[in-house]
Amino acid sequence: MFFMPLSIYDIPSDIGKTLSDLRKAAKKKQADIAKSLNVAQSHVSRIEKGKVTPTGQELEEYVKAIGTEEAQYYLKFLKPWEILKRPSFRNPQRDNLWKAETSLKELQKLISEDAPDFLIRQAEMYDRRVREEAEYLTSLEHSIAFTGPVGVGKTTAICKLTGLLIPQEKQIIRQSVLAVGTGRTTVCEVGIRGGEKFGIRIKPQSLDEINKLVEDLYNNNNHDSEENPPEIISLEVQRLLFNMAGLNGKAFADLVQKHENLDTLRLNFLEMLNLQERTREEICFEANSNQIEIEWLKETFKQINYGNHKEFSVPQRVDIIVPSDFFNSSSYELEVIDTRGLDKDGTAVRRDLMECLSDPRALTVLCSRFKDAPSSEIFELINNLIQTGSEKLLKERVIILVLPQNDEAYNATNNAGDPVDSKDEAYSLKCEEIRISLKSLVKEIDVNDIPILFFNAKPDEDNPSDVAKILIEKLDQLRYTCVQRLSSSVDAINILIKNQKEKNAREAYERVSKSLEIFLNNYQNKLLFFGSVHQKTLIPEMRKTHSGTLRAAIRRNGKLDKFDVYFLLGNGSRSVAWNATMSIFHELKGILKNLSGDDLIKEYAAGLITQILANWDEWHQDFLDYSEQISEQIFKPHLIKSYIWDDCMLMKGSGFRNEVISKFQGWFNAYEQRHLHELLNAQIEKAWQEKVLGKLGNLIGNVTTS
Ligand SMILES: Nc1nc2c(ncn2[C@@H]2O[C@H](COP(=O)(O)OP(=O)(O)O)[C@@H](O)[C@H]2O)c(=O)[nH]1
Ligand SMILES: [Mg+2]
Repeated sequence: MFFMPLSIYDIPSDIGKTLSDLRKAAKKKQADIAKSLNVAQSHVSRIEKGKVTPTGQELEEYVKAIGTEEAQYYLKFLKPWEILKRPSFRNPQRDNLWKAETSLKELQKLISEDAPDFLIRQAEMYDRRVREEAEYLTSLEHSIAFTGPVGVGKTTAICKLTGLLIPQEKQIIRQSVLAVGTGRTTVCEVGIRGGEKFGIRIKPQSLDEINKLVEDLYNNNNHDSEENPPEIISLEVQRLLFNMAGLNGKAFADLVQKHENLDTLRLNFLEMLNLQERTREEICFEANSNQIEIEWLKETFKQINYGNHKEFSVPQRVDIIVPSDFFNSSSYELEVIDTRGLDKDGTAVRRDLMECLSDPRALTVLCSRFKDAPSSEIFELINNLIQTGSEKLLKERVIILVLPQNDEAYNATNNAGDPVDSKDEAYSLKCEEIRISLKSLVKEIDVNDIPILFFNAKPDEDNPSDVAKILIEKLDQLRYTCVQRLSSSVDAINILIKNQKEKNAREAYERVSKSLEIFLNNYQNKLLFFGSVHQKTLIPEMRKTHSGTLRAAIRRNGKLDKFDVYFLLGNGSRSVAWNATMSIFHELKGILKNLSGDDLIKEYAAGLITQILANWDEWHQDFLDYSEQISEQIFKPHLIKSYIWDDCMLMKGSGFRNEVISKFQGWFNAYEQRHLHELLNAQIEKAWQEKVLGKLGNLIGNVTTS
């Protein structure tokens, strides 16, 4: 009997495209390949189009016919990967990943060979780290989120940067495809990504949320100005709902007059919205329409954003797909996010923004107007990151973008009060000014590591591709820091394998573990000191935020996007956890730094030290994340059903804010809530012992956790 051998190649779905790219790079024609393979040219074409999968033998001949080293390398690359997921061939880190795969295989051998305990423990730590770093690098997805006060020119800058422009228009405001204007123009967050065809996709708001919005609308319009100030609701949502219902402000006011209570109004208004017809979530450009693509996109987006498209409901998120150079020219799968602007009426400590900032795959571009850069909202955001132990991300993933308009920069004066000579001088003076104000805030990082860019959207001012280039470079850098971590893990593995039989390796390991043991003995089972979580962020933000916003938040039992009581509570808890552990966190870093000066350790355990450092950072961040989430989980069920919301709503007039604050203080300090504070402290304490100290203990074979 004769069996066909199984293919030794693991063939990916994009093989045709890669082969075609490799062939073109080698300046060969499909006909050349067909001749070498002794097949019809149409067969080659079908392979490249992905309609036929080549056999292993065909693949080898194909590569031989292309005849380049790169093609040979591709063949090697297609051998099955055993441990890691094979990256795409166009992944810039494919070589690093291949090295990681190779050393993981070696490490597996060591682990299975019944090696001594101290080797296995290190091996397992390295194994986990390499897998995590490799996973990060294998994906090419990244996002770039633009954040900043309403009306600073974020959307305009994004349109310029991504090429979302109407070509024949001259005025900035008409050029932009996304709605721009005197601020407050997009109903919700908008994501823009590359694709083959122009299209728009939305995620609609739930019916429950739409009900709440109608209620907001009612409360915004039905107030007696003396006693109850209007609740601040977003103008763009108001506009969208009015348009959807086919009303204007006056007609709505009349409608409010007509109904004696909120419920009848709500039902009547919901009927007018005609939601049963508005169920569409996706729309693509149709080639037969008589519009050009980009104008279609502008018009359709406008209709959806203004509630004038009959088939679409209220969006909570809009995604736009465009075939643009910006998205197609880099090797990443990019998404640009236009976040909802920071409102003077609300808090900067917003869940959506903090999620972007803490996403390891995302860059955040903090935007300000030229004259007040960095604006107070941005400053608050940065300050909050520092207070909650997230300072390091400022260095890795944040960019400051200053948006001068018209002649603003030219009209600036220098330090002697004289007019500047050039725009560049104005930019560099402003840059210095921003750096100085940041220096007063940051402690652990060098402010020069935060890039500061300038961009005036007026034609012939600043070139958007310069900004785009720096953003992509920042992503390259972000990935590069991961490559460095990966390489250092791979090095550590190689050193471990090379020295596994050396006596000195054990000696070096023992020196490290001795120091860690002393450190752990100091802190294991020692209680931390925590402050009150509500005092940290929630109460201070209540003092600062607009009282109309506070009122809207209270009426929604604390769940308002721009003032989310539970998120602020979590943020405070994170801050408390950071304050309680910050010095211990730094202490271990100091110890590790000292150890790395020891000659024996330098030679036999340098990799171990960097690995522990990297883990220490990661465990600590996980612990802070946990502290943030757990306080929401503990307090929310009790707070949400408490009497406090109704009590607060009874308060009228100018003392509203102070009354609310004292009610909240009272609730958190009440005897009935004591067990919640205790539970929270116990949970954070336990997480610190287990998720941080315990893991360090496991590494040195000390498994005594509380
Ligand atoms: N003259 C001028 N106007 C600008 C510039 N950038 C934005 N604008 C205007 O500023 C207003 C707010 O811009 P927009 O992009 O909507 O701000 P966003 O709320 O931050 O997204 C719009 O009227 C824009 O036309 C600029 O560079 N020069
Ligand atoms: Mg905008």
